[in-house]
Amino acid sequence: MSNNSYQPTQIHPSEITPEQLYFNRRQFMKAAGVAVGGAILAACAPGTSSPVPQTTSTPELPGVVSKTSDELGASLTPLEAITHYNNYYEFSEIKDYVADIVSNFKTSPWEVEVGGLVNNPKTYQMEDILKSFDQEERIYRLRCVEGWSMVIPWLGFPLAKILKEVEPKSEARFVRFVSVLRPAEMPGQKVPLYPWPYQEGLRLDEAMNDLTILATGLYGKPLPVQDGAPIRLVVPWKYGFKSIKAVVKIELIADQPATMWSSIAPDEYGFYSNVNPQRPHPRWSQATERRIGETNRRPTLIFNGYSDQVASLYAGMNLMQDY
Ligand SMILES: Nc1nc2c(c(=O)[nH]1)N[C@H]1C(S)=C(S)[C@@H](COP(=O)(O)O)O[C@H]1N2
Ligand SMILES: [Mo]
Repeated sequence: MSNNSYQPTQIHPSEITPEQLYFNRRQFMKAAGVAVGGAILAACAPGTSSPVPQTTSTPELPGVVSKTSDELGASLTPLEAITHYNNYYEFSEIKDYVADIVSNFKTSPWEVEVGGLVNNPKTYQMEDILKSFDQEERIYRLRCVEGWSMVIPWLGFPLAKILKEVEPKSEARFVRFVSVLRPAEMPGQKVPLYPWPYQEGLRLDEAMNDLTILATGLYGKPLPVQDGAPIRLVVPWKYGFKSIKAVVKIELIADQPATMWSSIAPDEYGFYSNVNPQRPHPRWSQATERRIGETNRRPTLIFNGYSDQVASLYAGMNLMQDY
């Protein structure tokens, strides 16, 4: 990297160590009553247990999932792993530690501002989102660029529904998403290495695709904080970092937006970031992945296995260049 303080060659141990070591280390830390995580974790509470904090404002939800596998026959990842192995840099870079330090984060009240190049800009209260848009179950694979994956039963609704309600103007070609900025509640945001708030973007046709959802729950319950409560994007054919958590702003714009990871390391993280086993990350092969809970690696599928629904969005593009 040029004049940026971020150093791509510094691989954090959590990126290369199987999560089992972390779960073991968690048990050890709990037993010893110690906190780890280094200087950035100023707000940590030593020795606390880690319940799954949830929003309180969600109406009745089914509470159970209707299926136990995805459409390819892969088993759902256990709730314990989904809620204790998280990438959420606003809290910590240590995946199994995020759950321990989210309890001060307030998910209510919550507003989502939807605006930009639209005819009907609207600021939604979270309660109104839950009342206006029926929550449906979607079992999606989540493929992290670091080489692991999970199968998650989300609750949510197509992003297209909210976009249609605000009526994008004809000039709108991209959608920009912004996460909440609240350093007092999110200790990782005190780390100046990253250009907070977290931001992501999609092309408008990607955003309108039926696979793209705003998720408000998982396993039939409101979203745990560590998974992006009260509302996060899920784009299952792209690497996990596109699925931005704790969304407060959705903006329709004319030009391709900057995103957090592509602005930090453009040769590592492209705008599209479609799951592509052919195109290696400069530091990691993308050809295989390890499903959390399994030992052996499995081949990674182009578009994470969702080609039928999304390959046509990229007809005529060179996916090695437009990564
Ligand atoms: N705001 C925000 N959103 C985020 C991240 C983050 O650090 N901050 N991490 C991303 C990455 S790299 C991944 S793999 C997924 C992880 O989602 P999960 O913890 O619910 O499995 O969230 C994505 N969304
Ligand atoms: Mo990720």
